[in-house]
Amino acid sequence: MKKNTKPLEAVELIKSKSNFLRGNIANGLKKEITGSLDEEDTQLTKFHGIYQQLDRDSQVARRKLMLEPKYSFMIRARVAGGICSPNQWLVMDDLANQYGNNSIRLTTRQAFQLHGVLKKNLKTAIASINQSLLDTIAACGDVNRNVMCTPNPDTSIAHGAVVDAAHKISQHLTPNTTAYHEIWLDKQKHLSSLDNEPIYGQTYLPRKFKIVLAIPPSNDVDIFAHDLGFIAIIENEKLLGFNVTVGGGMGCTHGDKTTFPLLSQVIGFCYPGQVCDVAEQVVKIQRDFGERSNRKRARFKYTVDSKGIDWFTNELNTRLGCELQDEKPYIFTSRGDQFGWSKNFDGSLNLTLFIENGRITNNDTCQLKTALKEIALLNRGEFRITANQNLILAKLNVEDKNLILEILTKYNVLGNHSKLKDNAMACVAFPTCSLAMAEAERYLPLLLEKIEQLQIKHNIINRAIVTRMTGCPNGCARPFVAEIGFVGKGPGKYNLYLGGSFIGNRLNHLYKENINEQSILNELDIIFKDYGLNALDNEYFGDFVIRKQYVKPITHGSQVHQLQLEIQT
Ligand code: SRM
Ligand code: SF4
Repeated sequence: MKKNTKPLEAVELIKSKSNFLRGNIANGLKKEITGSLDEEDTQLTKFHGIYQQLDRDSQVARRKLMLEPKYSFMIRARVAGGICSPNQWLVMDDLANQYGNNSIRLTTRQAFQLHGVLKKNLKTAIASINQSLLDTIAACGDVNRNVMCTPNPDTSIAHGAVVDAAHKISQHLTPNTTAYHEIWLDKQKHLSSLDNEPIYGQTYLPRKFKIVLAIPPSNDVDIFAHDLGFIAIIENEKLLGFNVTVGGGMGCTHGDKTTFPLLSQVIGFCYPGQVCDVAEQVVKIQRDFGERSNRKRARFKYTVDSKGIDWFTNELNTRLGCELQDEKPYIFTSRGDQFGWSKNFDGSLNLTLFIENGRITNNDTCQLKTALKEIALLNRGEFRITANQNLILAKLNVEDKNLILEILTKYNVLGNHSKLKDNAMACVAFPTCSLAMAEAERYLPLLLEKIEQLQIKHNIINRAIVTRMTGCPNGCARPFVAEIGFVGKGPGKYNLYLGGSFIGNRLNHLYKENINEQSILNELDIIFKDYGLNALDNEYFGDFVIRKQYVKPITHGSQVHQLQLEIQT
């Protein structure tokens, strides 16, 4: 292998001298003089599922008062496939009240986030999460993150086998270090035990890594937006295996043309018994060939893109010691969640609830958090977080239906919402995300109400349009595979991207740059008018804007940020 002579990124050095992710975290937690941790340790805590943050709403005022920023921590708990028990839900609910900001955030990767946890409460909170048999290790950091999987148990009898594969992969790729147990759970390091990371090595991966499993015809997990994916191939209700996808990802930087979103590509088919080996070998290829001198180009998608898909497939086959089979036919028809009641093959019921941007909280009109706690206390079925930030109360007994409905009605949870809202997502952004350039979660609902008015005006209110907003181009709500994507540029300003497909297999691209709300509404008014008058039967909005050449289809992710007129076709 050719030796890399470029200087390593600072984070690489922090990892290499961290003694398998220990750093100085344990001591930093004891320092009462500050609410923060040492800078280097804040890189390492990510591997433990913890992000140091500050309240950006109060940042300027506190600076004027010469106070240190209002530091707190975000804790992310992994939930492979998004499935947790009522008891685990209760633990998260309780921690949010005791140590967090009274809300739980369901993430776009089917995990939990708690915001606002003070340093002094971190250990207790992490210990409680572990006692409930969830954990936070590898929820963030340069390792494999929460493994996603289509959560709907009614998709297929074989659904359980796919979830099982998700759990196995998650377990298989969990870091080996005992640092987590020592720091957060006060476990003594056994003197004879030597740390080693047989899969990751001492410096882990060059960057975060994301795996996802989809069960067609639903592409609810956005399979093409992730590093590694497995598309379940099910015949006669039996799981035959998976088509393997590699090289997708969303994150990029405004103005940096070397960064861009990419869709993953199918490279072949593997049997259920091979998934852990395939995942391990793919991760090891990224460990060995991923960029470690420039974090902006360190994601696996760039490794695949620059080395080429044929090179990658050959390397994988060599490491597997066998060739992947030819890909099998599959078809995706949807991406959103099916709200309301559905029935499973064993007769049990599911109720899919709309959760605005994944935020579980109480407000004056709706006591969602209280309602879900009351339901969890009944200890029935499972709670399943969807990749669209919604929640499924799954595997309920038929006789519990009325009781659940009573609780949801009592707390005013069952409201009407438009198809636009059903298919929308926003990332967290302000006030906690340090990278946010514009609002997302707090603003998208307001903007959507105005967009709905345009839909009513042009008689397209019943058309579902996948709309996503993020506060910056990192793409946490996967905006580059939306039919309408809003990406924050500055306070109140967004780039408008158009032309993704309804099922998530086409990237959108830049239509207007750095525009405010009024311009957004003006632009959509014009296009919606045309769509209302000239759309073909069942033509999706993303397809329409391409057919009518508002945007042209692109051939590579590097064109996503080029304005329409610059694209050479
Ligand atoms: Fe993300 C960083 C929130 C899913 C791409 N993401 C962050 C941080 C931790 C900001 C930071 O580094 O300081 C955000 C914390 C905000 C907060 O206050 O909570 C953050 N990301 C989220 C969540 C909570 C968004 C949400 O609204 O649900 C999602 C948590 C997922 C989870 O449970 O693990 C979340 N992030 C994603 C996704 C979507 C996905 O994984 O399906 C993406 C795009 C897919 C991808 O990775 O390509 C994503 N997040 C990023 C990036 C860009 C990475 C890159 O390739 O350049 C960053 C910035 C970074 O890593 O440097 C980032
Ligand atoms: Fe923060 Fe940007 Fe991710 Fe939104 S997309 S949560 S603003 S990093």
